[in-house]
Amino acid sequence: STSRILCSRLRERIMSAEQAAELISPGANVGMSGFTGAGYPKAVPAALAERIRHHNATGGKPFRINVWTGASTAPELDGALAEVDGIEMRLPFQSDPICRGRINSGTMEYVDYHLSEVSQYAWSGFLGKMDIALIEVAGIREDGSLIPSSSVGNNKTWIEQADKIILEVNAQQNAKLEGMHDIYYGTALPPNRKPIMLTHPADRIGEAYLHCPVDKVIAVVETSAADRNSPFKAPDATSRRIAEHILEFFQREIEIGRLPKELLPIQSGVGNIPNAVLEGLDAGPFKNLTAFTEVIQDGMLKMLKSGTLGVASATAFSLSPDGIREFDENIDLYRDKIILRQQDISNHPELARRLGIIAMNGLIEADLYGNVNSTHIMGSRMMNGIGGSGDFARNGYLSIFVSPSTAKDGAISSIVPMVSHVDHTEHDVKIIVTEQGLADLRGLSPRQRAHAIINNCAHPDFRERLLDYFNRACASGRGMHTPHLLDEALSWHQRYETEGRM
Ligand code: 0RQ
Repeated sequence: STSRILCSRLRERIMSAEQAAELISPGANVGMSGFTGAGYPKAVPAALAERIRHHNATGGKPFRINVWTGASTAPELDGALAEVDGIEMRLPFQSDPICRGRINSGTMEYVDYHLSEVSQYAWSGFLGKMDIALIEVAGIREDGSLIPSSSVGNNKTWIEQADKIILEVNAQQNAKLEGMHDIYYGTALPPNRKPIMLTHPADRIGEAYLHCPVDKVIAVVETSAADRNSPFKAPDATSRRIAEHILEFFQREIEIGRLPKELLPIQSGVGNIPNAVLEGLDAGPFKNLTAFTEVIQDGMLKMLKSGTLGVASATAFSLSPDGIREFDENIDLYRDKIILRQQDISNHPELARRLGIIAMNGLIEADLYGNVNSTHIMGSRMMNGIGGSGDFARNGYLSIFVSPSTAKDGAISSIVPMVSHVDHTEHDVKIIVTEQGLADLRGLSPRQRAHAIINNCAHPDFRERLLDYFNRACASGRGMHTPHLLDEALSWHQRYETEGRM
């Protein structure tokens, strides 16, 4: 509603989504808001998709744009544009089925970056010039500054870098989001960087609003639609077992004195298993934990409400419809406990290292030596992307990777002789957990790790064959640091591709 647009100069630029979509040219680099289904533009991408569909139906040079975001968005953005083959290049993360199909069929280029690094790449000119920023906000203030929406992502950078800006003002975003954000304007490129003075997840180091040069704004579009996120499945036996192993591990580390009883700031990926771990933490004896993470999912709201979690710092929400309802109804309770930052701060290596975060992320497969693949199916098909997992895994105090021990009804082992793609190297991975158990890899050599991973994490159906591979590799007379049989190392994947079973 117009009441959310208090700047008179920007009120003059109100137009329809269709009119705004006309302002985006073929080949444009477009920086869009959006992070894990939160705070993405809801109207202009769909109008643009319609324009592209129409254009392409009438022939001529295909109309495609390059889409840069914070992370994943939703069907109205990635889905709609991919459907009409309107995306030439996508970065830095997606999880949309139509997008994924295009990436894997080779009809969409995709660059998968660590999420903390994207803005500095843009600043450094590595990605080319940004033409237009298309940003959802919760409101525009009299001076033209912006009340951010349910995610911050790369919006600060896109607004600064783009020649032109289109704003979507979404009246369905809770007006009380105002004041929850902390936008830091102290970043610089080397050699002029200064330390980031944040020493606790609750610290505020910036401002509540996004600066916006009014002259660059070429359109303002009013919308009223909720963020779209799928509900979580209730934790199943597998994810509950994984959560139990992690909780036992935390208890033991506290007893030994390697973790304080409030733990250290937790980072948790999205998905059913991380959500189950959060539920497990909430049911346990913990109080006043902190989170320094990317996304706030349903499990974190519950923990904030119960007091298990005292404060959560993130760059976005990723809530189910029930979660959004809970947040809206009790926003006064959550407002003081949640801080939303831009993703180059929420995921900053300096901060992850200083705070000593406990990183918990999913894996697709891990190998005997602890290398982790989080992105690729059978070495070549993109699933989602690395997201923030690498920002946190390498720089955190503990990096925990979780997965069921098998996939596709037991046809695939998540523990393989050699990963078919590496996202997190053996040097970054400290702990692997499946429903079978937990392998603590700290202080172990590669061959010692192989025993821990096979014995604790592999599914019994695959355990003996893994051990057989390892023993034969050790006996092969080749290198004994990470013994491999090169002609067999990827044979499990090959077998799955040809026979449908590893
Ligand atoms: O596919 O549902 O079609 O069967 O992968 O697997 O077990 O449900 O686990 O939802 O937690 O996803 C690594 C993909 C795990 C995720 C990954 C198939 C499996 C299923 C999903 P189906 P699960 P999850 C913060 C951190 C990278 C980004 C990240 C991810 C589907 O955690 O994207 O960490 N991580 N971000 O069947 C073939 C295997 C498989 C397999 C699983 N070995 N082979 N298929 N699957 N293992 C968030 C952000 O950064 C935004």
